[in-house]
Amino acid sequence: MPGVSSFRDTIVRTARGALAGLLAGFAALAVAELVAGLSRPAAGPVTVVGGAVIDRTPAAVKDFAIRTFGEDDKTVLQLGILLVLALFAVVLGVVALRYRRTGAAGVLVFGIVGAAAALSRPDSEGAGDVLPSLAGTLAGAAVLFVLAGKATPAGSPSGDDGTRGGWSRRGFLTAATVTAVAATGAGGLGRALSGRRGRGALASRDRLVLPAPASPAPPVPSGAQPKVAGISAFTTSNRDFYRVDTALVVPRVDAGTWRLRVHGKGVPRPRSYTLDQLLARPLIERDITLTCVSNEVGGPYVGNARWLGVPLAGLLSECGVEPPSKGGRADQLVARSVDGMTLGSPVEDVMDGRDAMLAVGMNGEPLPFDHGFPVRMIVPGLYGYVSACKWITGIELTTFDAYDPYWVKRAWARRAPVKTQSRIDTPKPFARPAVGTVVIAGVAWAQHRGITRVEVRVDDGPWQDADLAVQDTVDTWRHWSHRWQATPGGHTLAVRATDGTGAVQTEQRARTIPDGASGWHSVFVTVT
Ligand SMILES: Nc1nc2c(c(=O)[nH]1)N[C@H]1C(S)=C(S)[C@@H](COP(=O)(O)O)O[C@H]1N2
Ligand SMILES: [Mo]
Repeated sequence: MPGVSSFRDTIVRTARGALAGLLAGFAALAVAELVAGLSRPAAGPVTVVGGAVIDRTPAAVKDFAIRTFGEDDKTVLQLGILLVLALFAVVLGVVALRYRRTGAAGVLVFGIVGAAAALSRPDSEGAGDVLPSLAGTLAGAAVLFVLAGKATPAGSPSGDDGTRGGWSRRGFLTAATVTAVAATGAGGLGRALSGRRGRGALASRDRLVLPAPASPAPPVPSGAQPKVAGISAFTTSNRDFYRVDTALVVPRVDAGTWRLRVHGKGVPRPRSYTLDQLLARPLIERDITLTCVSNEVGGPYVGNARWLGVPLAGLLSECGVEPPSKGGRADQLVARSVDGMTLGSPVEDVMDGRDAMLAVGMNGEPLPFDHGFPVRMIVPGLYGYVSACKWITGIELTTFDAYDPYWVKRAWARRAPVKTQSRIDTPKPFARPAVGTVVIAGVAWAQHRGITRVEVRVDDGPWQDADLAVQDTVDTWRHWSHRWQATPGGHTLAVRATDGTGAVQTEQRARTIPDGASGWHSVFVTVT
C-alpha cells in the first residue's frame, strides 16, 4: 500500500525535520553560551537580543510588562525569545529536508540578528561580542545540514526492505542523540564558566567591610511603625525591596577593579575614584524612600531603606563642579552604569543640601548585586529613573539641552520629582472584614517635602484625619492608620495625603508616563 506508507513517510520525515531544527537551535544556543562563557557572558545571544528588545519596546508596552509580570518580566521576555526561536527552528528544520543548504543558511540569519544586537548594545566591547552568536549559528547550521541529510531517504522514496528505502533511522537517531548530549555539555560548561567569571565580584563583596558612618542615622523612631497587621514594614528588607531595571543579566562588578569617573562640562578637575578612596571619605547614613515612576496608584514599586554612602555634593565640589544657581555651566548630571544605562538628574537638586549620595550600603550590608553593587546613586525626592543609577561607573556633567538619557529618549520626562502619594495597605481590595472596628492603614510619601496630613474617606462621607505615625525624616514615607466603625455592606475606602508644602495630593488621575501616576488610591471592601 504505497499510499499509506508514503503518508507515514511524510509524517516521519516532517517530525525528523522538526527535531533536526530544534536540535540545531539548541546546539546553536549551547555553543553560543560556551563561547560567551569563555569570552563575555553579557554577549550571549539571548541576553543581547533580549536587551535590544527591551530598548526598543515602546514605553507603554514596557510599563504594561512591569505591571503585568512584575519582577518576572525578564523571565517572560526570555521565554518569549526562546519560543520564537523554537518556532523558527522547527520551520527551518522542515525546510532543510528538501532544501538542505537553504535551511542551513537560514540558521545563519539568526547569527546576523544576534551579532547585530550584540554590537548595538550600549555596553558592547566591540567586534569580539559577535563571537558567541557567530560560533553558535555556525554550529547550528552544521548540525542542521548533517541531521537533515540523515533524515532524508538516501535512495528510492519508499521500500519494504525494513530500511524504508534508505531512511537510516538508526543513523538519524544516533546523530540526534550525539547532538543533544554534546550541546547539553557545551551549554552546561558555558553556564559554569559564566558563573565563575562572577566569582571575583562575589568575593569582593564578601570581603567588603563597610566603615562606620561619620554621620549616622538616628534609630528609626519606635512610633514610626504602627502595630497594625498588614501594613508595610517601615524599613523594607533587602530581600523584599522592589527591583526595576533593564538588566537581563545582573551586572557582577568586581569592587577591586571598579572605578568612578567624574568628568564633563564645567568640571575643572575631572577625577577617577576607586572604591577604597570613596570608603575613606566621611560617610553618611540616611533613611530614604525610593519610588519608581512606573508605580501605579496603589502599586508596589516603593521601598524604604537605610543607605550608607558618600555625600555626592562634596565629591562634585572637589572636582570643581558648581550648581547652576552659583554659575555652574552644567544643569544635568548624567550617571552611567556598567551596562550602558544612563540616568539624568538636575545638578541643582543634587547639590542643594539634600542627602544625595553614592550609596555603598543598604540596610547594614554592602549593596546587593540586584541593587547596584558596588555603588549606586540615591537622591531623595526624585524618581529612581532620574537619580538612582545602579552599578554606576561614570558621572558626566552636561546640560538638559545637550543630552537625553535612556528613559528620556523613550518618552519619559526630563525632570521628575516624586509626586505626593498615599496607599492603603490594609484592608486589601475585596477583603471581607467583619462588622465593628476595622483598622484602615497604609503609607504616604512625598520625599524631601514630608507628609503632614493623611485623610481617609468612606464612600461619599467626609474626609477624616487619619492618625499619623511618627515621622522619621522628610525623605521617608510616613505610616498612618484610621479606626473605622464598619457597617454591613459594600464600601469604598479612599485615602489622600498632604505634603510639607501644604499641597494636597491631587485627585487628578494620571498614567505613569511621562512623569509618574497621580490620583487617589481606593479599595472596595464588603463588610459582613
Ligand atoms: N543601571 C541601572 N540603574 C537603574 C535602573 C536601570 O535600569 N539600570 N533603573 C532605575 C529605576 S527605573 C529605578 S525605579 C531604580 C530601582 O532601584 P532598585 O531596583 O534598587 O529598587 O533603579 C534605577 N537605576
Ligand atoms: Mo523606575
